[in-house]
Amino acid sequence: RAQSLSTSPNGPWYDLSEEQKSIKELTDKFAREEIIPKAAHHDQTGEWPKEIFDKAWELGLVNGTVPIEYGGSGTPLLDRCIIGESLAYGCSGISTAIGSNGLAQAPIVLSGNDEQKKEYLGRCTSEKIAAAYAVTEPGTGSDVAGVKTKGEKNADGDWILNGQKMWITNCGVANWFFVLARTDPNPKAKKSEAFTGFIVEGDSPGLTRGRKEQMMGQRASDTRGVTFENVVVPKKNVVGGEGRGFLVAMGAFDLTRAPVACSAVGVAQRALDEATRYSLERKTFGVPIASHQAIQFLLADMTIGIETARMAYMKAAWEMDQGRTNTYWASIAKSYAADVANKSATDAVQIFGGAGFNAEYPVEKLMRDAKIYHIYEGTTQIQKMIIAREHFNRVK
Ligand code: CS8
Ligand code: FAD
Repeated sequence: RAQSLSTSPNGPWYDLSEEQKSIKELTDKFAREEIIPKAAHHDQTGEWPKEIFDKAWELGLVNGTVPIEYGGSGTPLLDRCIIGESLAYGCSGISTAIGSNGLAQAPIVLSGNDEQKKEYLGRCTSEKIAAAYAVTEPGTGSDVAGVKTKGEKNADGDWILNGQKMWITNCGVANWFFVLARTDPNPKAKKSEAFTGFIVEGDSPGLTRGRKEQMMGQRASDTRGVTFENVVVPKKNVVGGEGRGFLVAMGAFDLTRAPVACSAVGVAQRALDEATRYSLERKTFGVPIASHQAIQFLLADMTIGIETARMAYMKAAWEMDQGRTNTYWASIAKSYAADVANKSATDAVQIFGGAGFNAEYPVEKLMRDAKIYHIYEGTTQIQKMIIAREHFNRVK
């Protein structure tokens, strides 16, 4: 009997359930019919894919993180990763635009109160809106504890935010933001007590969005800076309690790094499929290049990377679905899948030869799109730092 990884209590089970297979079929069809034909347009223009976002929303592909009681589908993380891989196969810029609601929602799902869940998760499931997660700043990305955006309480107990965030996905279109701010100015305060997470309405007076950044890849996704100038945030919008923001922001990554890893696998799989097709068509020295062992080995290395990175993200997601802390597995999956995506896309360009360097063919976009997996959601170096810390904790 095919049992899903997410429902098997005893450990990995490598078949997808019938339900997971049908989710995958639906998403593959969506990627084929709705994303792939429009991917080049959004890559070239940088236009945010509103129409595709709306169709994905209607199919229930946008708000899987949201529990059923708040109007979402409460989809297990593993199933969401299966969806994410298929969307990224179509175009990872578009899948980032579609998937980033999950990141904004994660702190609220994990640490929000009932009222916040009803209001902000409920808003995402009743209206076709995007939300954003704003932690990174111009002066600090990897070192989250370096966040300088300041939150101060006013006489009514509400909060006044001042500061600047940078590289925020969905920023230009976000209806609301999760924002991390320093609320204890004492430099000696513990990280786990010095920061607070807030939900900030996108139309708050004093909130100004920057221009859309020109990016190397994933150009369909909207990335900007945003400034907060005396932005008033009601006290009811503190997420997870005053001073608990660092933990709230960190916890979210446990839910979102496996979804980033699965997207990287989607890019790698696309590179493999494009390169395989081309290798069977293109002839040199009188034979298809697929006959040359050097080309076969490039393709074989891609398959090794893809199959193992897929298992890594499934393991990370499955751990979370079992209710266990998955930090270690999520960082392994994220860093490994990023390398696999980059190597696969680079080797696909190599297999295409000169055509690989040309924007008329699909693989140069994959190479540009893949690079961000080494950077966002925590760079590869930060993932390795986390893995090493977890490793030493385990051998202590
Ligand atoms: O700073 C941390 C880190 O993770 N840095 C990387 C930042 C990052 O990943 N940014 C991503 C921004 S979002 C983004 O890029 C979106 S891209 C588009 C999305 C596309 C989606 C489709 C760090 C380096 C890991 C932290 O290091 P330190 O400053 O050294 O902190 P610690 O001393 O380790 O920890 C301080 C306290 O926090 C607790 N902690 C740490 N990790 C966790 C997790 N869960 C819960 N709590 C955590 N994972 C830790 O236990 C400490 O708590 P204490 O109570 O003080 O003991
Ligand atoms: P830095 O932290 O300055 O790092 C620079 C280099 O130093 C990197 O190679 C890094 O790995 C290395 N490094 C840093 N510290 C160490 C160390 N201790 N040991 C070894 N090497 C180290 N952020 C959000 O909050 N929300 C978003 O939605 C979001 N979306 C993004 C979308 C895009 C397209 C991009 C480019 C970024 C996005 N980010 C977002 C920010 C992203 O998470 C950060 O860029 C990333 O975490 C790295 O931070 P940084 O750019 O400040 O680099």
